[in-house]
Amino acid sequence: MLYPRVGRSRSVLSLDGLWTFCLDDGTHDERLDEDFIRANGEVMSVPASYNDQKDDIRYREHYGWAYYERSVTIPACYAGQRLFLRFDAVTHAAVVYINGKEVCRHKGGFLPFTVELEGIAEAGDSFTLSVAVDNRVSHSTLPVGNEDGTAFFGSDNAGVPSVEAAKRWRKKRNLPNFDFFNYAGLNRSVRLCSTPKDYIEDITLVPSVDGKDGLVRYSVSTVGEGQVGIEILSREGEVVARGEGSEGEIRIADAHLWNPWPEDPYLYTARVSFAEDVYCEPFGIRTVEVRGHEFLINGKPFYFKGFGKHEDSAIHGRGLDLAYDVRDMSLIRWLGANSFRTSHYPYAEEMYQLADEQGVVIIDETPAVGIGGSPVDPYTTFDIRKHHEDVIRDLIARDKNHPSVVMWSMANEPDTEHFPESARDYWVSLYHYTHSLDPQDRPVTFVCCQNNYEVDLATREMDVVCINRYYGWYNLSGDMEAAVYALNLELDFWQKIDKPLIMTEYGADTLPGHHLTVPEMFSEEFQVMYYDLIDQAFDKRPFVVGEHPWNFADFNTIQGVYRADGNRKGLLTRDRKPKLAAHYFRKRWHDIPNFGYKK
Ligand code: GCB
Repeated sequence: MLYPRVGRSRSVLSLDGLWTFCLDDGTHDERLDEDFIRANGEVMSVPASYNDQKDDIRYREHYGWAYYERSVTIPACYAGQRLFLRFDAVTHAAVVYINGKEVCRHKGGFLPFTVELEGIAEAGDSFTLSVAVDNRVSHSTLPVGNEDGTAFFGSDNAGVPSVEAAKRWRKKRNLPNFDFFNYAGLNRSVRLCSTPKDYIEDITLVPSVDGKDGLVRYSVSTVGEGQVGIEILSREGEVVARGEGSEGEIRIADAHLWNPWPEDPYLYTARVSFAEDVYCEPFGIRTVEVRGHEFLINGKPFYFKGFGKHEDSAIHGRGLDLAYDVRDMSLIRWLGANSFRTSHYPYAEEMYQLADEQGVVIIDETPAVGIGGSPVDPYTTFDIRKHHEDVIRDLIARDKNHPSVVMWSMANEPDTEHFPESARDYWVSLYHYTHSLDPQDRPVTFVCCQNNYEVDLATREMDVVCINRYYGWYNLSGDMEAAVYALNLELDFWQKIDKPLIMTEYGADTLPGHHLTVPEMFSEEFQVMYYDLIDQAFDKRPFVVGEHPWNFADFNTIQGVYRADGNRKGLLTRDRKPKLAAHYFRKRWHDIPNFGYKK
């Protein structure tokens, strides 16, 4: 899906700003009740999550539907154009209404969808745009939520004798099977877009390298009558190659490759024209390949230095915050990092654009976090397979041309231990499905939970073994000698599998400003010692091709006994101030080259 860009033939009108908003009282669900919204409506900022914009617990704890509304006028000068609305992310499900009439439904909170206005509204019209938004997570959503009765209720310390008794007094609530706050709402931008009636629908670019030249295989899908032309522009805007027709291959002589910073992340632009329509898509020429236990970018063995992140900031919640994104990119460079994982959902498109421009490598993850956590086999009982396929398809459709994206992560920490055969069948078939959809055929993986790795049959089938491990924190807590021993035992196991391995999470909650001479858990000194000892184990193993400490910054979570003001495993605080560990990694990573670190 093309990003909405203004151009000679296209316009984009932002519908961000102040909307009318109200929470459902549990009686309407997705049904729009204008009287109810009129009586209860108040102001809410878009894009942003609604949870932290008001000083009222109802917004934090809401369970179910909420409504956004605003009026829209389509400028008369858009006459004769194709018009559509684009929602970049509505979390987690949306029903869109125009003048009270349903025009679209969408499931999934982290990927864009559009509403064509043909036959609904035209240039010069004014209408009321309403969006009903559902924040519920369950066994049929991604991310996954626990269902009533499968977690917490009836547990030993609930203080009530049975699940039935608990259900009688406890109101329904979200029970996320994931460790980040379930922020919801119009989290990303809403826009009114126009294109000519005959238009470019999609562009797919597949780069490769032939000696000193770059090759770009392309295909353009269009609607209406016209001829496709394509020009490749250099960074300076000069035409360096051309093609004609809706698909083909273009040679770029003496090409500049896209490389992670501090090398040059060189971007070309494909200027595609079709009838009156013109669209400019930036792209890079680079290759990605797994060979033996190496991860190659442009044929050279790459070492991932970075972290899992979150889209998370004060007040905005999970809402788009471009200033934070720019700052985070600056901090990534300050730290000497070269990569991050979009844990645990696809991020806003603007973040990938920044990564392309600044040469930061992305492991692109779907929102499939929390598949498991119940006593039954999730693969045969959760209603997620079809939705998971849809999400992978839409993720690849959105992000396929980004040079920064070098691998797809189908999920974070699914259960692979309790139902190992079932897990293997699910993940191996989804792995083939993902490969079949990606025109660039990037490596595919999922990220494995701390488990009995000898029993797990799925993780070893992936192109890259990605493991989250908390030796010394959740297990062997504080005992770093035992932790390093156990980690090395596990690394011995993976060494025999002989695939590249990335430690996609490891970390320790740390309270900034808590200093000790003898490092114990939660102190800044412990966090540094923990990373230092574990990193030494990675340095001895050529097949370990990356280290992603958890997390880039502290982030908000559901309240609970394990979380004091959220998850505190950040190298940075939530407002991006460095802990000691940030200085530790800054020193370590500036000394580790992108390529050839493991000889
Ligand atoms: C994990 C999860 C991550 C959590 C982290 C933690 O394994 O993947 O979402 O935040 O552990 O800190 O517990």
